[in-house]
Amino acid sequence: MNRLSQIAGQAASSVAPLAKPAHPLDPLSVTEIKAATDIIKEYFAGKTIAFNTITLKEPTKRAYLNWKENNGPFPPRIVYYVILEQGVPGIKDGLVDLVNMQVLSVQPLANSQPILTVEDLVGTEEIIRKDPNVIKQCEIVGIPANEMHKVYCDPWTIGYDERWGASKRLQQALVYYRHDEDDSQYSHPLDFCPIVDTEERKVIYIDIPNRRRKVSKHPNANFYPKDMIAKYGKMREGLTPINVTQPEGVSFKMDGNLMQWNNFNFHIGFNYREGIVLSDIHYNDHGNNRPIFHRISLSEMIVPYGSPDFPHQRKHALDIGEYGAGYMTNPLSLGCDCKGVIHYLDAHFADRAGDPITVKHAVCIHEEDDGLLFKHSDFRDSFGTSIVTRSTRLIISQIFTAANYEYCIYWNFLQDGAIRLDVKLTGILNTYQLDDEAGEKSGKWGCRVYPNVNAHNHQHLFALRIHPRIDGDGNSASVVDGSAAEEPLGSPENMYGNGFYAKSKTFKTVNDSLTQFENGRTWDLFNPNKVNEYSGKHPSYKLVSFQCPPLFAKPGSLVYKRAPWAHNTVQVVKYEEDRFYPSGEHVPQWSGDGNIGMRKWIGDGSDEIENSDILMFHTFGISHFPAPEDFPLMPAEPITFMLRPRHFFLENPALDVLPSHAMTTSEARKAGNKEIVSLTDTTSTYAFKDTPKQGCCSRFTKE
Ligand code: ABN
Ligand code: CU
Repeated sequence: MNRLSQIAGQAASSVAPLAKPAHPLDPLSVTEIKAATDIIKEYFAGKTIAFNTITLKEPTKRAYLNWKENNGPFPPRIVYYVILEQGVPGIKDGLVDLVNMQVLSVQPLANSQPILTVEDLVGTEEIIRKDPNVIKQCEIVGIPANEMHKVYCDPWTIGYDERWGASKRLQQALVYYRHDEDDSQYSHPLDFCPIVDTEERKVIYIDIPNRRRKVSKHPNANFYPKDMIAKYGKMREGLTPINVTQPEGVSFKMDGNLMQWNNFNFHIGFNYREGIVLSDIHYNDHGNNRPIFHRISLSEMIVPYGSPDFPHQRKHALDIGEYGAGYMTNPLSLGCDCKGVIHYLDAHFADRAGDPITVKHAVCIHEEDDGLLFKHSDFRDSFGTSIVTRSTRLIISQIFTAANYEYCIYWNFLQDGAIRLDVKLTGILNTYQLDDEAGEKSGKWGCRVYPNVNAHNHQHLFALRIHPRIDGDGNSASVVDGSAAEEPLGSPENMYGNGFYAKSKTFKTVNDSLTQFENGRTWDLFNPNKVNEYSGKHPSYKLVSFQCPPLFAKPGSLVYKRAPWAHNTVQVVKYEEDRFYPSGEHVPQWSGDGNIGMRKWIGDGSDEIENSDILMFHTFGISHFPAPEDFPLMPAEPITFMLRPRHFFLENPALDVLPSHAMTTSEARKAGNKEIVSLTDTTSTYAFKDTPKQGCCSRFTKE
């Protein structure tokens, strides 16, 4: 990290040396975390420090490939740390060398605030419950002092509030009431908002609206089976089980964090911030192991809310940078989050004291049937001649909870060489109080989803970071639009007016790449140094993504400034070592001003990006206009995009997948009217015993 001050000649610590990990991209092990925090504690001996982040500083692409492809040295094992020192404003970050067991650098950042850890959040409720001014506010809204144990809060980072800037480490406590500890609090939001100093552990201010609202008298809106049984008398009946069985076990192989599955091979990493990181992705094309992506991950998110009323402008969660998709990840469980035959990876972090903590089953790895991969039947013999091949997909998944919402992340590897991300959004709407009794309406900024409950409009926008390596180094990017011919009807080139084509524009500079979604638009990442023998085009992976709403917050707004990556659907910048986080390294309480993150990387936009080492950042997601069906617990809403090989292969690369059924014309003639038997599945049966069996070759039976 060149921006860090190097501390020359730092003596090695007394902590014992460690064994080399299996792979340079492997997340830090429990032993490595402990060693790193011991080294840091020794270095800061005499000071009171708290650990915030201990994570692998991944080797640069060059160091990694030198090891992997050129027999070079194993890259140094470096830890990136963030600590807080009691009584010292801001944070310190730096690096620790786990080979020479020493602190390499320390950078004091007096005006930065670090990510909020789960440990930072869990104590906030106790702080507000004891605060006399919060107790007074609760009494004003109708909650007596002896019911403070029924007051709950979702502690959010303050985001940014100019009254305090980044001078203190602040949370805004979104407060709620539960009649009973088993209640869901979101149907009982309270109208005021305490501001809590995370380090001092005290309430420093309370934002109180002009219009006061009494706590709702309605029953809490709950969703557990006991609540449903109380309401409807029983749970829905009538579903028989559907099981996923793999009697011969899984078809993927894992060597530590290295995956091999159906021609794909890659490394599965995980960190506190991005959660799942997929690196060094190759496709083995009949013996030619071709690189596709050096690294892909979700590098940032923003969930901006659309109510302009103070203090709701502060509700814009940059969940990855402010809380971490890793830190908030759920331990997954068999048959619940993941169904079938599962392999799990655990995740390891350091707690405030520097001790390793583990989230068991943080990453779920499994396969699923994925419907049809391809099919064709010939009408000439009543569809007797036919080939049907089913698709299996490999899924690498995690689920993280961002206080009220769940984000379920599924990276799918498909047998046609495509990679698809499915995100499912579930959990609970963030809510604010609506004074029905006084005739208050939700208006256009939100929706009344339950008595006394207003769910504000909001967006869920993600920053996908792609470091391509399509068929090797030297990549370019372009935007491709399905386009009507420019040549007019009746012109020699377009006499009948029906001409259309894929209009492609290669990005020469960063400025060229700042593009927005339009209907029919896709983007290509390609290798300009290679050519597909058939099409004459460059091998590419096409980004097919159609859930790309624009960021609605206006230029100059806090949201707009703090998410400089969300201004465009796509932006391509040069790869540099520390270009990971497009809203900056330390996101909480960043004002959005200054030359940070994507704003810095774009600069004046003149960087040339053709045929070079590039990073594509892609903004995708949804705008969420709540409705009662989303409450009290939201049915999962899907978001998806694909990275598809185009001009990468000479034919459909999945033709060698064993079909479920294949019969050529001569075979169909010989087989006559015999029933089709699947080559790959013996578990499917007719639903009803009296279904007459059909032959394979006479589809049109005469009655
Ligand atoms: N969505 C804001 C948030 C995320 C995690 C924890 C608290 C708050
Ligand atoms: Cu939503």
